[in-house]
Amino acid sequence: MATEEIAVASAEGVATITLNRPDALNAFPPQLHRELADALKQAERDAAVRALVITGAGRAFRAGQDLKALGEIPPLGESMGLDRLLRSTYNPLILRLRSIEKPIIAAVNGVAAGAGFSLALACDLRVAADSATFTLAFNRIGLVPDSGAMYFLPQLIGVGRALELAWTSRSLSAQDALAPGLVTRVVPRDSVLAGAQALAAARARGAGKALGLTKRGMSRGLTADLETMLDYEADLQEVASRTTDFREGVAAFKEKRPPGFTGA
Ligand code: T3D
Repeated sequence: MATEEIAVASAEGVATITLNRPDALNAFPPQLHRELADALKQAERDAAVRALVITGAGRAFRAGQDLKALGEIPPLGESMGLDRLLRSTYNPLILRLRSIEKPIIAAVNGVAAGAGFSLALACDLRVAADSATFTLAFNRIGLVPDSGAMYFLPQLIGVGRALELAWTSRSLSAQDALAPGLVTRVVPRDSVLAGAQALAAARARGAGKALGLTKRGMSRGLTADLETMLDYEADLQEVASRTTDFREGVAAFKEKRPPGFTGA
């Protein structure tokens, strides 16, 4: 479902979701989570969509929570219900991104701050514009990193570097994000969306079920022991080996031709 503030366009098996509040650097008020969740749900269900790209309109990827829409800060000791808000909006969004068994690529076109950084981290891969920056921002305003940042960031760059980024809220350049593997690729600003879409389109031509099961398995591997994972891999392999794409992949190999995967 496309709306003015969450725009969706599809081509070559890739759904591109654009966060479209450029005047606020694509900062979100809470209700926009529902619209983004709807767009993701639709892309997940649509068999023609085999990969997703998420990007921002204008000069930012996303500046996190819309601080101007945060409402009155209550007197000390009273709750403003941020826990409930996170559990009902941000958390389901992050879990959905991780459970969609299709590649999701963030085209980080500019600054990714606060929950905008977290959103990029929850995607599978990040293609960043050379002008893009990443800042955790939360500690700077007296909050803690949320939306999965405390889960994904230590995994990607280690606890020490993650803590340093959190405590300083300093801005990390795209180039500096490349070396530790926080971003997959850094490209000129003008080609960041096309670059992410090309990467997504290449994945969309892949053996879709196997790609999705691989995402599921890798996520599981983050919290499982080796024995459990070996067993889980065997289960996933059984599922993959029953697909049309597996038959096509082996036939293409034997016939020395490129495979024509359908995602089935
Ligand atoms: O609700 C909850 O449960 C809490 C959850 C919180 C999750 C979070 O995301 S907390 C972290 C929130 N985000 C931030 O703290 C980042 C705030 N923004 C910035 O630090 C800077 O704007 C940037 C580093 C992102 C970019 O700096 P710069 O110099 O390039 O741009 P700017 O001039 O600061 O911003 C341009 C406009 O965007 C400006 O509007 P104006 O004054 O021209 O009308 C600015 O106010 C607006 N903007 C930027 N970030 C936000 C924002 N408006 C609302 N909310 C924002 N987060």
